[in-house]
Amino acid sequence: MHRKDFLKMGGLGLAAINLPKWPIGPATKPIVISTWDSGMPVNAAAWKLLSANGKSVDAVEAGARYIEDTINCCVGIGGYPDRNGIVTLDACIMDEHANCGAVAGVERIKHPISLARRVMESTPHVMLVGQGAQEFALQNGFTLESADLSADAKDAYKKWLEKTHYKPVINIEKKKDNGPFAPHFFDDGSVNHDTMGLVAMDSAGDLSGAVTTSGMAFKIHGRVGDSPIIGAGLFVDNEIGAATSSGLGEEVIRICGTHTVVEYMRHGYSPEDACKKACERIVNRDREKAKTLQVGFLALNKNGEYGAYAIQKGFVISVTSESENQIHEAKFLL
Ligand code: SD4
Repeated sequence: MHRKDFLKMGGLGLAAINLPKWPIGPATKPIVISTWDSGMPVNAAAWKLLSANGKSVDAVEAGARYIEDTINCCVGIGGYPDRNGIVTLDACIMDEHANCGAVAGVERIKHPISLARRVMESTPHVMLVGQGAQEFALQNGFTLESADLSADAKDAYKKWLEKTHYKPVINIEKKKDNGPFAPHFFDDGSVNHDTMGLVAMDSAGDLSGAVTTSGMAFKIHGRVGDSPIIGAGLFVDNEIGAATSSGLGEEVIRICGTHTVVEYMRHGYSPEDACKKACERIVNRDREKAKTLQVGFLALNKNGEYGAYAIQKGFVISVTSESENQIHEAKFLL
């Protein structure tokens, strides 16, 4: 079903009038789209390359590196630790040839996205994890960063230790009164955005994507979410489109989320409807459980059309192309 037909459906027509207008073409390239409002400077880093006819794979890596460099942000070595107080990072990258690379549970490496790219380009493998990923990094010229937590992470961890509850509920945006797209907080004050996913199409029309994350805050040591898993947190099919996700990774993995989104696009769904269908797959299995969690998808198709959808209100995406540079709020199911 295409977006227009979807909007015509009974009951949804009225709601649609108040929703932000999503560009449904004309095709635009180059373009970069990333998760969350924190994606705006990430897009700017990617845009430098895209606007100079750079390749999408270089652009998405540059975008991910930008946020990994932002200490005290919730992504990268400045991110929140696991329950043992250790920051473990996950990342993946995928290009237009279906080349892909990933690292998971890697410690003290500043740019896991570049490590993932190194796995992609100089090994016959797709994913390296933990100690092995770190060893591979050191053998390839990466250096070990301090194991100390960033100031924000230290505070949050201290607060968490007071209760040490393990509640894998993330990304239900509880906004403080400091602006419409201000960082989102749990009731206990912790920030719950720890992931950056971005997809891009370059001026040659080639698609790539990248994801980098410190994963769910205060997770069990060794836990890996959707973000570094090709087909879950990121999927690119250069004939069809690309998608990435944010939210509770376990739910995304269960439906091979971004692969599912791309497959819906293959079958004719618009990017927004494809993301919606994937969200429905999660909600329809267990509606009560879905009320307690957030998952959001964004997608870009081969025509340069994009869209997003989430389970709950609050998921936003950042979009940068020749014709726009702005944040859009995704529609949501519940
Ligand atoms: C995870 N999907 O580790 C990530 C978390 C996330 O914004 O997206 N946070 O499950």
